[in-house]
Amino acid sequence: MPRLIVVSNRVSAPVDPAAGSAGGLAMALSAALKAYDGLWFGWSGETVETFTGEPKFEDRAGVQVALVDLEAQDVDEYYNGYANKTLWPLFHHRVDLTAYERSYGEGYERVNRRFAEVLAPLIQPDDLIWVHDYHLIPIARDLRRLGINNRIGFFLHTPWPVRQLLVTLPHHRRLVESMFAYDLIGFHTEEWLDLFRDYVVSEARGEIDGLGGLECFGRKVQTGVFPIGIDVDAFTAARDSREGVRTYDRMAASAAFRSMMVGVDRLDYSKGLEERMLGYEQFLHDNADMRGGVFLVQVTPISRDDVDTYQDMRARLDATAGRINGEFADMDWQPIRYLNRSYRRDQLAGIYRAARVGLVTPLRDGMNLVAKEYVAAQNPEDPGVLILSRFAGAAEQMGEALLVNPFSREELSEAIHKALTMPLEERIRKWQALMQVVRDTDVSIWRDAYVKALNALPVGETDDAPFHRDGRADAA
Ligand code: GDG
Repeated sequence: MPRLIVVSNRVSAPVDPAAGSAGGLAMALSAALKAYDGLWFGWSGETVETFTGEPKFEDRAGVQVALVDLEAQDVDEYYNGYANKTLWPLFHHRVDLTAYERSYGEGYERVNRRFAEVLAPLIQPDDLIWVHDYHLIPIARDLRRLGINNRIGFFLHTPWPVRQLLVTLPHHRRLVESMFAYDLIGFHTEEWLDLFRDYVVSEARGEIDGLGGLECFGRKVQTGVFPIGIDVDAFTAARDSREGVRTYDRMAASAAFRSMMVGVDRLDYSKGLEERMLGYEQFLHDNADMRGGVFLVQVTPISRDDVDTYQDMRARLDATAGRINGEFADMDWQPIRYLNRSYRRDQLAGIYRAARVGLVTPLRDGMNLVAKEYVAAQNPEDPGVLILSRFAGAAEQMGEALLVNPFSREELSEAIHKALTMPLEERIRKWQALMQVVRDTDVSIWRDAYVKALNALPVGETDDAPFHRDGRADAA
């Protein structure tokens, strides 16, 4: 069995897995790294005056990790800049929020090169290398330039943008060309893969082989769809734990004679939080008789607070929640409990279970794991209803949810009404179908399918290969 090297911007292998605070992805990758005797490589989250290129090795509960410190300028340009202010908004179709600063692009290239230079000497000939997410797209090209011939795979956790928006990025072609240094590129959905193919064929004049292969820039790459999910057993165990049950009891008591709805999202403009609150406001306007009988618990931990756009959005959301509460609240009822803090996973599971409706309404989302967590937390005999944005990757599999267009307040209002009045048999039927999807896309199935697909590809340069391993293009 080859060794597995996972490469991601941040290394989330938990120091104490028994604490149960790590997410399913962190646990699934950690388990694979233990099984494959692997290594998790990424940024330490620390800054230093001068980049040393010396990785720090740690053992995190049996998982070997290698961490690199970055300079403050690297963090500004690569992480806060190109990753969070350029690629993240662009990939979520927010060109209005996208920063097209040249220095960010330069910092991104520099940090990817730096990571590659530190990682290359740690790679052994048979290692499988699995790179995660938009922060590190060009790293495979940089590794190839350093002579690394191993199989390298990439998985994108976000959506891929439409070609017409991607071309607003200076050097979009260079970015996509660098992806052809991978052996396997994975997406959550057919839709994201189709959009990637569309760029390759229509903009870069590449070709599709019909078997998931793409040929362009003198290189061939295999592509595939690997829908991520949650660790179902760990999540249901958290739900049934002491703290999970205690939280459920607490929430159920506070929801006596009322129906609770829940939203759980990092504070991010892609999650459609403001639109969700406005849709709920519309519902309160449209259904005066149901006011007082429903409330929304919105759990929204602060994220990326170093970026201005996030601070602006936070202020707008505070104002919107305050306005709706001010307009509709009564002496014994408040329509929104807006919680800018995080909860433990077992507590979240208890909160989900107590909610009659799960509101998952991002404007654009790679997959969205909250949709799957909400379903997994439900009581099979009296399950709640999932309202899901058609623009979340999860909608491609979870068609039994109430699918909505989150940009339309009226549609959201109608869906909330439908969810709150749905008969038990229909709720059970929908939940059973959705729970099957949640099981079928368990995070371990996702991980094993990806690693198996990567491992099955031929390795190294062959004489007749119509491409160069160093990422040079023939005809670009
Ligand atoms: C990216 C893609 C894709 C949230 N609040 C708390 C908390 N959370 C957890 C949730 C869930 C996770 O964070 C969020 O996952 P999502 O999938 O919704 O979204 P992103 O963070 O944007 O992740 C996304 C994902 O990558 C995986 O590929 O699905 O599309 O954008 O697990 O439960 N966890 C705890 N306390 C909180 O308050 N413990």
